Amino acid sequence: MACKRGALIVLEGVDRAGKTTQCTKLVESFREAGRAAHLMRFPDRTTTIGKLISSYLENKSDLEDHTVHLLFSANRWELVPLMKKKLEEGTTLIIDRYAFSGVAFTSAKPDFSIEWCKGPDVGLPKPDLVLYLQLSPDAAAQRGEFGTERYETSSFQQRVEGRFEQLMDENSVNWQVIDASQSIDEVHDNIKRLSLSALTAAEHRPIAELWR
Ligand code: Z5A
Repeated sequence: MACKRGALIVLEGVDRAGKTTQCTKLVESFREAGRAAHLMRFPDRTTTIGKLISSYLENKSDLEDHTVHLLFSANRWELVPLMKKKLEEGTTLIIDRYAFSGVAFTSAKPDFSIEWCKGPDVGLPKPDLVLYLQLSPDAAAQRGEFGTERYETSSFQQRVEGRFEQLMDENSVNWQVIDASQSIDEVHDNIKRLSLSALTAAEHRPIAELWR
């Protein structure tokens, strides 16, 4: 590798854990520190596939469960060339949800195994760090009501949380659990420290493949 690559950092967590808030702050603080950083989120609702997903999430259309799982995965794969280009140019990617949400949400539905759900995402660029923002349902409730999108119910979110816990048992991925009940600034300080250290570790390593 001619120049140092950027790091791939993913934020995951349940509804209202603060992922979007923290992704935005992290990109700002990387840039303030003179490091190139770019924010991405999945689903990316701007693409043709993303628009189908968005309509499904907003309950404006229905899609068969396997089909929508594959669309979420396709929405990541369509952005892989851009992701690799940015990483190789030295830009750190901060990503709001990734394949782990894909697996946790679909496998929380009846009759879906974690193994089946992982399949379409095997080989995606592997994150150098996955920050899991942990928040209890009570603390999440203090941040406002659920929204009106599909999946935004307490029973479904509890099943999703259980699936995330199963995924975090695997040590092939660099998971770090963050106490998301702290103040926005405290959470940010923890995340920033772990992210800068992940960048230093990643700079001279090739981009690996997820779950392979
Ligand atoms: N999905 C899927 O099924 N398959 C897939 O492959 C993928 C996703 C990638 C996308 O939702 C849905 O698609 C999602 C998973 C599914 N369904 N659900 N649920 P989205 O990405 O468009 O939206 P979201 O991820 O659900 O957003 P969120 O979880 O509701 O929010 P958040 O990003 O974690 O939190 P936030 O917006 O930063 O903050 C929420 C509020 O809390 C806000 O008022 C903040 O000001 C406040 N906040 C944040 N941090 C704090 C702290 N520390 N203290 C106090 N208040 C705070």
